[in-house]
Amino acid sequence: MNLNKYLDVAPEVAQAVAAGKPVVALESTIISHGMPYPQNVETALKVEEIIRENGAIPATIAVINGRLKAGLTKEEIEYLGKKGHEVNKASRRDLAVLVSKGADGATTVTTTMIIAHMAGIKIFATGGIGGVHRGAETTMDISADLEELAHTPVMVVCAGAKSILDLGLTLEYLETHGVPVIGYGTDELPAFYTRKSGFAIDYRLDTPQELAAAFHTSLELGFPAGMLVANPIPEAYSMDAGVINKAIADAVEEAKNTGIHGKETTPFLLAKIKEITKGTSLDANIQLVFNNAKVAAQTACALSALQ
Ligand code: PSU
Ligand code: MN
Repeated sequence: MNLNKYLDVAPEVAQAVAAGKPVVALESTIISHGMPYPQNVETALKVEEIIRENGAIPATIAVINGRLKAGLTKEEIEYLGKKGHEVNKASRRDLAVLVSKGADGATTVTTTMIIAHMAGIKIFATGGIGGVHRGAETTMDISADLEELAHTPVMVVCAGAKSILDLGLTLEYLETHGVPVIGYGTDELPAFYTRKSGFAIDYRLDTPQELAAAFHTSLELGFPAGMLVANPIPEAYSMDAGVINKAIADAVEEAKNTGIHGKETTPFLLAKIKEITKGTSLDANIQLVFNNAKVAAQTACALSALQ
């Protein structure tokens, strides 16, 4: 396989990877589909800054003109943010077609993991992952993100999962596929906008050094899977559970009634929740991404010290 034929790694990222220095991957679906312009671009640039402040090199990932990109310029981030929903949301099944056509793609957790792994990047920070949707027993809507976590050795730092998903089934699926779910300073799966969900998780680790040691061991054991770190939203920004759960329930109901399905489901629900909560969910979303970027960068530094 000739990766260079398809992959462009930014020089700064390539140098850092070659030298074993800390690098953190970032996704682009959150830019094009997860947040509105201009907050999406502001957030993406600020996240890169936070990663640098914490000692690592950021590598935002996307597909641009059919090229797999690990490390974007400011202009490329601005381009993806402005084009928004016009950019294809690219999961694993989309990648080959988009590349062969020379198209653009906003990478989900799945494709960001794939491209990060090709580029030699081990840690990735995002907001929320896809999972088993509520009602999946009839729709079979299970995000490809879970499958990728089972097969690609990249650590993903997220803020848990939104209750647009069935959190219990999502944890069961990850268990079946051998993906460790780790609470960062918590024994409970955080529910993205709130610190608690009522679901206990496998392990609690309290420092970036412990996270790095666990993932380093997984890599040395030759396990094919990634690792999911669930980092609760900082107390100061967490939302009222009653308010957010009602907004989610209403959004899920509307998606059902209007026949939204497939890859549109997650972006539709995110936009609807933002509308119902008059933007407070967006503020929370931005803050939790910042917090995840910090933990991911610190963990990347600790991992690089082990290697
Ligand atoms: N969940 C969020 N915010 C997001 C996403 C999920 O809270 O932006 C995005 C991520 O890119 C994730 C994708 O990988 O949606 C999952 O989409 P789907 O459910 O269609 O697999
Ligand atoms: Mn889906």
